[in-house]
Parts: sequence; structure tokens; C-alpha cells
Amino acid sequence: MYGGGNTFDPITDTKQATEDPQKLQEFEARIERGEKIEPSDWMPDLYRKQLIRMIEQHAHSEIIGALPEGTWITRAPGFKRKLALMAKVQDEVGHAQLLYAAAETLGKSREQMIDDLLEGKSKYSNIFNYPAFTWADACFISWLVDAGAIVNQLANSKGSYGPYCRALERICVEESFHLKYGHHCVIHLATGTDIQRKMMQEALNRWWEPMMHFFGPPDKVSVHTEVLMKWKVKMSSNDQCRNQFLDMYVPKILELGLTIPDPLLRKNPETEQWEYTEPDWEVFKKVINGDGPCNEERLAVRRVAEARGKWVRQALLKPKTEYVTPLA
Ligand code: FAQ
Repeated sequence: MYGGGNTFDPITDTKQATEDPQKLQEFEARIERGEKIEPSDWMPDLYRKQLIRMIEQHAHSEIIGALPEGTWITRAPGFKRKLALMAKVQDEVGHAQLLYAAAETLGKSREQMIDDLLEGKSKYSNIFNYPAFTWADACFISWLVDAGAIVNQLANSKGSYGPYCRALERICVEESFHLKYGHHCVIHLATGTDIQRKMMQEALNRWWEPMMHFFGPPDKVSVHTEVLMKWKVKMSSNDQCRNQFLDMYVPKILELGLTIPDPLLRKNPETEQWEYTEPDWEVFKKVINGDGPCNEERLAVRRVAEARGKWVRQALLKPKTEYVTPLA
């Protein structure tokens, strides 16, 4: 089973038994016309729940996604790389803030979302559960993970839920800088010394399978794609995103003289679809359900951050009068 998040029960929720058929019809007509749905508009319960699930997982992915690259800030090669990486990592955390705010418009509090993440009840992207051993791993993330994220997010920014689409538009602009920065880093290594080229190739070999997993399970087994595409939350299916990523980035990777670790990878000229060795979906299931190489470490770091920041949140929430000192 791929699923298991606590916020959504596909079996009971897909029945939609309680929805008013006329309201549902009007809602679907609005979506068909390409209108945006806003927080105060009527929406089916399932649409709300699906959005919360997806936006929340996306927000968690950004905040956890800051961790593998974040460990490289102190070791980035040179001042300019350090500055750029620091800005990128800050951006990713900022994306999480935008996304939590978008999910909150649907009625789930940020505190509850964070609690669900820390308790392991809520998912986040598989790809951030792998270690960034070398600087080249960090470069892979900055270039190709960001590239994959943009493929998905650019499509979904044209979707139906206003707050999510507006957040995605802004995120995509920032991600496009990350992508250029990451590409620059990879070009530097791939055209550098033998040791640098080897380091880059090894990182590519390590990250290729998680990258193929990143777009989600194949369409034929994806649990949520059908309803999400019907309601224009997802604008491209998992396989369409994976195919578009391969279309755009395989030539760029090969151009750098790097080798993709899949002997079966090729574009079928008749179908225009990429063919590849199916990544191991059992590994994917393990990783997204909490049993990947770094899941425990990632959540442990977030728990420490949460505990350390508690006094700041408490101070911010206290009424102003409590800060009036006797001298004021
Ligand atoms: N990782 O039925 P589907 C980034 C789960 S942001 C973990 O196909 P759906 C920025 C799925 O949740 C990266 N879990 O699901 C950055 C479901 O489980 P559930 C994140 C996954 O929703 C860059 C079950 O499998 N992007 O990288 C994954 O239709 C660099 C069944 O799957 C987003 O979140 C996965 N890869 O399609 C930051 C974009 N794939 O909930 C730092 C928004 C599937 O039933 C550095 N999300 N699952 O328990 C989406 O577009 C979709 O949710 C998909 C999955 C495409 C991720």
C-alpha cells in the first residue's frame, strides 16, 4: 500500500454520498470553465481533504528538503557557493511557509500539520530521505530535484485552487533560480578534474532511482490521480511529469558527458514516451512509509528545531500587555 496518511481515507471519502448533487454540478462546471476556487467558496469535502493532504505533504517536503542541502552550507566550496546555497535553503523554508498558509485556508491548522509530520503520520517527498554524502549530491539536488519539482509545480500552478496556485507561481519563480544555480554547480564538476567528474557521476548513480520515484507511482496504480485530475488539482499525471522531466533533462545530462545509470533508457520515437528500467517500487513504498535511509534522522532534526523554537512562538502569541515593562 502506498497510502496511509491520517488526513485522508480514500475508501470512505470517495463515496461522496453526502454532497448536494446540484452544488457538486455547479462546482464542477466552474472548474470546467477554468475558474479558480477560493477558500470561502463551496467545495466538496473530498476536494478539501485531497487538497489538504497534497499541499500539506508538499509543505513538509520543502521544509524537510532544506535539510540534506542545509548540511552543505558550512562546507560549500567557496564564499559565492556558500552565499547562494544559504539563500536557496532559506527559499525552500519560505516555500514551506507559503504552502502551510495555503493549506490553512482549507481549515487544518499549521500546528496540527507540524504535529502530524513529527509523529510520522504525514508524508513528505521520498527523495529527501537519502543522505547527501558529497558536495556533488548537494549539486544533484539543486539542479535535478529542483528541475523535477518545477515540472510538477508549473503544471499545477494552472490548477483550480486559488491559494495553492498563487503559492506555486511564486515558488516556481524562485525555483528557477535554484535550477540555474544547480546547473552551474553540476557543469563545474562535470567539466572539472577527473576526481570532480567521478564524484558527480557517483552522485548521479546514487540519486537516479529516487529521482524516478520522485514523480510518484505509475499512473496505473496511482491512488489519487484520477480525482485530482478531474478537479484540476493535478494538471499532469505522475507518468506525464516523469516523461517531461526525462524529455527536458536527459539531453542536458548527456551533454555534460555524464552517464545515466539505466541501460534501457531510451525515447521511443513512435510513442514519444521514454522507456526505462522500472525503478524498484517496493523500495519507494518503504521510504515513503518511514523506512528509508534518513527518515529517522530527518524527523529527529525537525523535532529538535520545533522544541528549540517553542519559546519564540509562545512569546509571539502572548498578548502585548505582558511585554510592558515597569519603565515603559
Ligand atoms: N514521495 O496516488 P499517488 C521539492 C504517496 S517539493 C512521498 O500518485 P498523488 C522542492 C502519495 O502521497 C517535492 N510520497 O499520489 C525542493 C500517496 O500517499 P497518501 C514535493 C509519495 O498525490 C527541491 C501515495 O504515495 N512536491 O522537491 C510520492 O496523486 C529541492 C499514492 O500516490 C510535491 O509535493 C513521493 N515522491 O501524487 C525542496 C508536489 N509520490 O497521501 C528542497 C505536490 C506519491 O495516500 C530542495 N504533490 N506519494 O498516504 C503532487 O504533485 C502529488 O502529491 C505527487 C503524488 C505527484 C507527489
